[in-house]
Amino acid sequence: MITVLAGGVGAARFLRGLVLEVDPQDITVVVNTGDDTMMHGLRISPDLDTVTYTVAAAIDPQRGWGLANESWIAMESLARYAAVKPDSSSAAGTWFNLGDRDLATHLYRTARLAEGATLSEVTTEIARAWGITMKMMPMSDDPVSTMVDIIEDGAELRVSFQEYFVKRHHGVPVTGVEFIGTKTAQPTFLSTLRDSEVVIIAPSNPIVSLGPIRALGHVDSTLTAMRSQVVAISPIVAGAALKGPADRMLTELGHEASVVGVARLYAPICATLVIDEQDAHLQTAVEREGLRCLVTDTIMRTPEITQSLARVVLSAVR
Ligand code: FO1
Repeated sequence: MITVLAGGVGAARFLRGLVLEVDPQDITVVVNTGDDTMMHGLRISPDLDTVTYTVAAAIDPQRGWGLANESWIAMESLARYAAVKPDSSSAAGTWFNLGDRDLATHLYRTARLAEGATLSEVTTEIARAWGITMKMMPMSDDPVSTMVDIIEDGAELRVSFQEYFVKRHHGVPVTGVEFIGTKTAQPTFLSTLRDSEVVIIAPSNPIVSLGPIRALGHVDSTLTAMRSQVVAISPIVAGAALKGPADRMLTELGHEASVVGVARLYAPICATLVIDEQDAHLQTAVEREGLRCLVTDTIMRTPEITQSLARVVLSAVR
């Protein structure tokens, strides 16, 4: 059995290659829920949505989030109410875009949670509805919120992850992150982890995607105990993130935005780091951090390249 620790886009794309290499029923994907938010009274789980829609081949490939062939009538219709709402109200907000078809997912999730179902149960149901045969789990059934300290107009401000990422287009400097709730939230996947032959850390943001998963109780110690079976794929290639703010965030928070910086963060829990060919000259520097380093094409441009990446990752342990 293979467990993949996942954020959003990078992890989702990698999973599409992994299912070409191994039986999806042998894969469990554990997804970050620190990005989760409430909008219009609806529970949104962006990374779970991105993984679900990507694995189901229904994602909008340009945006990397939401559904392909989407329409936006509900969002446009909110404009009528935006004109009359009190200034103090956050109702009718349109900075976080929910497509008409995508809304069905959030309506279903919210209704099932209100009936008392756990997020794990609802996630399994949503995955089934999309024909997904791998096991998908949120990292926890308990609430965890990633909060981001930013500098805006010269002042320090704490905002939710989506207020940083979407509302401010992750275009402001970050001075800190905190994962609220991880001290008490129970991880859903410790026994799954212990039973895994291979654990793959997907090419996701090491700070805000893997950070919340690692901050849950006993996760890091479990990974450390099975370190030789843990393989990570660097989300940083040639000093830059392929998508999102991982490179800037690493630098702003005092890490190195390179495969060596990623190696330092993962060295305690992971024996192998897979890096891109563009970083081949840093192989020895990664190995100096105490990890085995495999070099391959990690830029998932085609199904063949993604499948080949999955094969290299699995070869590290199998
Ligand atoms: N990302 C955006 O950049 N803009 C959006 O308006 C947006 C809406 C959205 C709605 C549902 C959903 O599941 C995801 C959505 N995302 C949007 C993606 C998302 O919030 C981020 O990519 C992740 O949180 C980072 O992993």
